[in-house]
Amino acid sequence: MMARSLGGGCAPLFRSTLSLLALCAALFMQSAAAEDGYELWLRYHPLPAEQRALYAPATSQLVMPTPSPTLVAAKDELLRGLNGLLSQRPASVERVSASGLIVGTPQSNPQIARLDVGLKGLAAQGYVIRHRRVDDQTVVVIAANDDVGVLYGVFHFLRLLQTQQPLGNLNVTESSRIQLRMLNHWDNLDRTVERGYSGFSLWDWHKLPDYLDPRYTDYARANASIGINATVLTNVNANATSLTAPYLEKAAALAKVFRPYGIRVFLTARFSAPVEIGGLKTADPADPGVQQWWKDKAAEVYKYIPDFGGFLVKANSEGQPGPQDYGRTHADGANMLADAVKPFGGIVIWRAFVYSHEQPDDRAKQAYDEFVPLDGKFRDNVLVQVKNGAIDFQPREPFHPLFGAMPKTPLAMEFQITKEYLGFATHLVYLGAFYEEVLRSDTYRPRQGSTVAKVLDGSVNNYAHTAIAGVANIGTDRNWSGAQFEQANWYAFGRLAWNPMLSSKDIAEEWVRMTFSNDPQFVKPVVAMMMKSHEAVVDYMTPLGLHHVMGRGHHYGPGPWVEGGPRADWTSVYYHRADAQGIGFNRTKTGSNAVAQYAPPVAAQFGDLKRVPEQFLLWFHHVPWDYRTQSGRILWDELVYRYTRGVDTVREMEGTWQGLAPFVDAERYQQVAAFLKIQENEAKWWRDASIAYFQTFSKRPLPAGFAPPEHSLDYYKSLEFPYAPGHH
Ligand code: BDP
Repeated sequence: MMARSLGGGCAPLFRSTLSLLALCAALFMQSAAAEDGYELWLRYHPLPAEQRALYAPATSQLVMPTPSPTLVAAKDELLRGLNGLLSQRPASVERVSASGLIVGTPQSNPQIARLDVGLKGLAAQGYVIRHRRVDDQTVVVIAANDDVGVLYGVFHFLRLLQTQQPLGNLNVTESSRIQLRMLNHWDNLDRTVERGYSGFSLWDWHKLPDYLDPRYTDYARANASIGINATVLTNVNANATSLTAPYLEKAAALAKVFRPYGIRVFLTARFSAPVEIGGLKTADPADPGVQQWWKDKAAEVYKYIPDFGGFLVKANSEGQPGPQDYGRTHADGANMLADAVKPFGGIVIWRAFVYSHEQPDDRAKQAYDEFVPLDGKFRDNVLVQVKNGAIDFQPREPFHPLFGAMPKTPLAMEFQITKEYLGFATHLVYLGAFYEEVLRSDTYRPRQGSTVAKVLDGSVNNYAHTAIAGVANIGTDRNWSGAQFEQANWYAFGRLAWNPMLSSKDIAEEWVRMTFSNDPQFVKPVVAMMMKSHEAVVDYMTPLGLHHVMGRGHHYGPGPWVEGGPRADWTSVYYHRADAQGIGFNRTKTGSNAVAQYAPPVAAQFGDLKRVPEQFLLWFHHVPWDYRTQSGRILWDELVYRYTRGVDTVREMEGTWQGLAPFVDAERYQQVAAFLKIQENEAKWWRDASIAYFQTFSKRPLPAGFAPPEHSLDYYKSLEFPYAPGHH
């Protein structure tokens, strides 16, 4: 991604001394060899010679006029990629006289206007890559109806080279059914990042708008390369200051950098902003003065950012202000904002992650209970954004029962890429596998086959708007995401947002090839390691459907003993309900009946102790300690078995990685190895602490052959982490 400039910088200093020059050269070589992960998957290092020879003819000439900033960006990327991968710069020509590339839209490139490459009916930002005969030459055409599509096509073409795919007879047609593929940054104006484990916020608000960090461009390139086309710059726990003129000017500067890359900027709106920065006495959405304030504010925002996407709102949740403070509904609040941005083509994304001060009998039920009655009451430019599960980004959750239950309201998905509940950045957990599991879940609404993915892409209910959002894991760390393998989660999120039907395993393979190596001896074991990593974390943290048993507040490490405090549903004991008889949350008819929020066939399955998938056993059922699980082991033994299996899997992962040193540069190799060690230690900590705690209820011995916890329960309970990252 970046030119290494150390060598050049040395020369003037030591011009005269030969030995120092030699030292300089040595430093340069070292820096060229060391990799810190900054380049992400856009690591255009030279391909092996035989591969270069295969690709060289196809890229010898280039017909690509660049009448727009997006096309300039696309051409820059193409040249950068070819230069790096093939050490070749194609000759820019008006007509090909040898084989080469023809790139653009029918408007930008007259040759494409003359070719029939199948652009009719292609959705916005879609593209094709095809072989054609032009001027007696075989060329590769990368074409789209719009400039962003061309940029995406270029990234796709480069990916083919990066992953060493055969180029014979290319016939790619790609478009996304998900209109908004967006990152949600939980970034505060002081640059701390809520639930961020990769340094500080990339947005250097203090120096904006005058100084534009080059990283903003690299951020945009990385996102465009996977089809992400929207970014919410600010935290959902919003600060009204971000809507004041100086901050709008700063946001506009970022929007300007992102625009050529097809990325639209959104901001979070604090519901009480009219009071806090507008001097009004109320933020009641029924108040005409408040409505006018938001209309004026929207007009102001669009003056700064003409293609502003709209507002993302967290309201009446975890103490955030909202319409319910004034006796109004979520729809009243959302519609007021929707009316304000409507004249400018903006949208409002209203989050369904709500839970009020009055505690329901089961927090899992609240979003459904509050939102289903509002179906059909939202303006046509409102989307409701729903977390993947009903509790909160747990290592594993069943899909949220709202998916499929609001046929008249476009629902957006909210995944969490940052690993708040999954061991932070140092645990290697490939989330692609989990996203895929959720997207493929069948809601049975209105009928079998209505998967979450099909609800989201609008095909089930014909939604006018479609969106998938991910809470970003990006910060100022050189490697962007806090760990090399965290980049895979950003990557997989983007690829699945583009096409929710993709296989997470294929995505992992693509990413490994681009990020590390195409060598099958490396790719195969690493992909296998990634694919089992999610199951591993579930095993050592929350096996069999346990959830929300992390340390209080920061969510770091085990805390199944957490109890007391302001709200029952902020404790662990509320969720696991362990007692002398058994463990688990009874969400069936005899309990909270949350299960009834699912379509009848799903409810029947989840609600039946015999049929519930074992991965959700304790999510839906309170189960006796001696209940016989599918393995034949009783529940207690099965829990111990799974906790232990989780730790063992991490050890296997370490073993796999140890054998791979020859394929990776030392710097990245060592960081991954060190983090796996941390993960192993913490997995063991999770296992031991959980077993020590739950044993006080089960009062059963560990099954034969399983090691007892290393320390006493009191020891685990005594651990405190007041400065754990991400918690503010
Ligand atoms: C929880 C986080 C909290 C977020 C909240 C949300 O702990 O920091 O503000 O979700 O999504 O997972 O609003």
